[in-house]
Amino acid sequence: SIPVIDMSNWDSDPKVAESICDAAEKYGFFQLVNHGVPLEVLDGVKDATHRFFGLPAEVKRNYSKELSSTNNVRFGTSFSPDAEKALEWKDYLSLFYVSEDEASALWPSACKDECLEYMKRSEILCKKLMGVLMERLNVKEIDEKKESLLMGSKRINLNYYPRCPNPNLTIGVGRHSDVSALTFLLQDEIGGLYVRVNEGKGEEDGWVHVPPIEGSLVINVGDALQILSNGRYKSIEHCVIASGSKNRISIPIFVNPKPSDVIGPLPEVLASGEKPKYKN
Ligand code: AKG
Repeated sequence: SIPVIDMSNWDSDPKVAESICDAAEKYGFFQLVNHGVPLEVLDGVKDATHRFFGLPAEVKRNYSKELSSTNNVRFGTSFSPDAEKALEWKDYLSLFYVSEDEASALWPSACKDECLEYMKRSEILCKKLMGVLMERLNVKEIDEKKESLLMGSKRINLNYYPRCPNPNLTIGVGRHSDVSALTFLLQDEIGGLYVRVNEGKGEEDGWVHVPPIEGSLVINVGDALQILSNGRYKSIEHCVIASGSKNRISIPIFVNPKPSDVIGPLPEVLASGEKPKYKN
């Protein structure tokens, strides 16, 4: 399975940060416990997710691409007439974070406060993780430019996978890697997320389940950080299998470069003479 890392001793034991960087290099995926985001905040955003998807279909539909007044709030289901991925068994609400004022004005009231609180309270953790991941790459300081490349824009998704009558014929989410720099995923107790391990390394190449752990966060490296790190940190494929017995929710926060940023391997990584694996 993927590593589970306990952050309780973050302040006193440098091995905690080391194991985070090791996991990002080897697996691109890890689970964190005692990460400092309060459990009430995690429970709050999970409740809010159930509240939003429990709204009548006509209310949710007002947030769809067709009816919404903004591009920064998007609701969709597998049954949308123009669903991009009609084979996927998933409803979602995608909330782009532009500013707190905009979020307050546009995000659905059923989940707005809890989503904003969760984004705010996970900020310290995000900075801690980026800080140590950069340190290993010889990046000593995250200045304004790097902050933009690593975490210049954010999006929170609420995913709802209804109980599926025929899970064997159904994909929850097809295999993909994330385009983000880092993804923070909160999942409920149902399970169904699978991660590809040892890609291209022969026998041991396979899919492993990410078992739900109460209060944990699943962290994964996305394509942007793979590129910025010149391939040191791995953006790994994952997928979700639909459940035949239960409704499942998951809540990823995608931490991304600013849309206007052009990314390539960081100069600090190439300083040793390493060849760029990506265009710079
Ligand atoms: C995504 O939203 O990109 C996911 O991969 C969702 C993962 C999950 O639901 O556990």
